Amino acid sequence: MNRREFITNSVAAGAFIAAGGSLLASCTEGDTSNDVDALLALQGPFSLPELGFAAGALAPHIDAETMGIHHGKHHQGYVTKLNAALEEQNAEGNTLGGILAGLTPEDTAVRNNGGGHFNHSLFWQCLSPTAGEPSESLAAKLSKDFGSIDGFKQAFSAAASGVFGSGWAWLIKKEDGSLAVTNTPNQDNPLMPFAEQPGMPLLALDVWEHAYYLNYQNERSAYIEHFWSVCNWQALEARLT
Ligand code: MN3
Repeated sequence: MNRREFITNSVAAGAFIAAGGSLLASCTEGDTSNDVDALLALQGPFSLPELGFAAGALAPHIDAETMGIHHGKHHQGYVTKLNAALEEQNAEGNTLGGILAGLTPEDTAVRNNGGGHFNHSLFWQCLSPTAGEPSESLAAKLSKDFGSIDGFKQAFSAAASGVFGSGWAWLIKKEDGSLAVTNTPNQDNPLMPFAEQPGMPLLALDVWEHAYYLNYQNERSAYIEHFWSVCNWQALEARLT
């Protein structure tokens, strides 16, 4: 049995109630296991996940050098520092979902690096060199809360543009089941108990300068526009079923 099958078969179903977050429990109740559930069920010590495509595969939208540094240096740094912080707290066997759900704002090492590890792991899965267009059924689901696909893209892009300094844009499923876009500062995410707009992350966009500066310099809006050319709609749809 490989790791994914193990998670699918035995861990994901119960992991979130065990993790302690009522939001996590209610958001995943009745859901089949998806890639976000699988990330949250991972147990430490953590390791850098594969990108799933070559570093240059997203060019010209995201260049190879940016992807190589972002994945191999930045994300690896979050993983290394997260493992060190958890070891210090004797918490290195906890699940990623449990770690995020149990965070206090003052635990900055785990907040920054645990957030950094989850956020980037999801972000890579939100990118695809063969992005295509959203299916009709995905478009219908997004249109329910945003009016249309364009309405969704505009709202998400605005959330990304609206981050002051470093942070992330998110599509989330709220506790009432509706979809919303939001953003978070630094490496925070909507799973953290102190998030202004809590919810289950469905799509993530990194708007730290390290995500785009080599290619776009100060033009964050151009990077955000190009994100739509590499947005992994299929993976998003799988999270919504
Ligand atoms: Mn980053």
